[in-house]
Amino acid sequence: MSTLRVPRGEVTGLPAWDRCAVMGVVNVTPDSFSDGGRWFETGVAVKHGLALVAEGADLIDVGGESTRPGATRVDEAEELRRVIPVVRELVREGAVISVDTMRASVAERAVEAGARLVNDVSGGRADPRMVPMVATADVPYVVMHWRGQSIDMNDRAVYTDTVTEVIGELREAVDRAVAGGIAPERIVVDPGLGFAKQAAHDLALVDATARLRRELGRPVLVAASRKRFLGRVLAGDGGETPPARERDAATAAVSALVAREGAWAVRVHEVRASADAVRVARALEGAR
Ligand code: PMM
Repeated sequence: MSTLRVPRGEVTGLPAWDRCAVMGVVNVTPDSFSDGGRWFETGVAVKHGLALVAEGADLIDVGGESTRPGATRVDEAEELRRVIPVVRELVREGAVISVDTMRASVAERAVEAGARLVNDVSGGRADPRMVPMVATADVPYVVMHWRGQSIDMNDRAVYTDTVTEVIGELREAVDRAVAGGIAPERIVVDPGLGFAKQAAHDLALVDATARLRRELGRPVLVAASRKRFLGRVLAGDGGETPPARERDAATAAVSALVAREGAWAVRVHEVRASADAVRVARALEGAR
């Protein structure tokens, strides 16, 4: 019998994994905070995506726009140029693809190219055409907690009761998506770690994974990978913050913990350790 406090749930339109799923990240950008520039060329990005599948990724999230704090927006033509060939090629290779975009046009073209999930960090607020597009395409949709574009999002990291406020704002975003025609059983929620949040807010939200799942009633995606709050944790009091690429062990620790708390999936840059972590968590579920 499962020992999860809340069942992690399923998403209509995606495979039903019997454990927390692992979403590997392919950022086709010159400037993402965590892996900027490394996978910018189409062929290199595709190879990287396939390597992540080989390491145990269940799905691959392809994005062409950096959302790091302070980032300015990429234009639509450039985002399409970065994302669509990579999606098309990875689909051809049999990978389950998610497209990380705030633009309906990019999501639409990616779905035409075979993407199975639309991951919109703005939760439908950046582009008014996004919700109608996803509703029409009838594909699964990630609704992330978001308080505005990255350029000045840190100014909006103000909360009195972080978890309650994030749940309330996420509920509004889910309600808007459903009112716009997206089937509730296709919606995934995400607390948006690092988006208009300081380290303490992120930690409170990771700790509240089961509560998000329970109160919002939808599967939860946790994207802690390499984020600033992990740098803060690893630095300790007054220590030096390790660079993003030295935060993978901490990321895998989060993967194990949230898998145990009923997360539906974790979104990570380095797949192997998290793929192991979610399998260990799964084994513990059956151990009692
Ligand atoms: N974070 C980033 C990009 N996309 N998508 C979801 N659903 N949740 C997130 O927290 C999230 C995301 C941050 O950028 P990165 O790819 O450079 O880590």
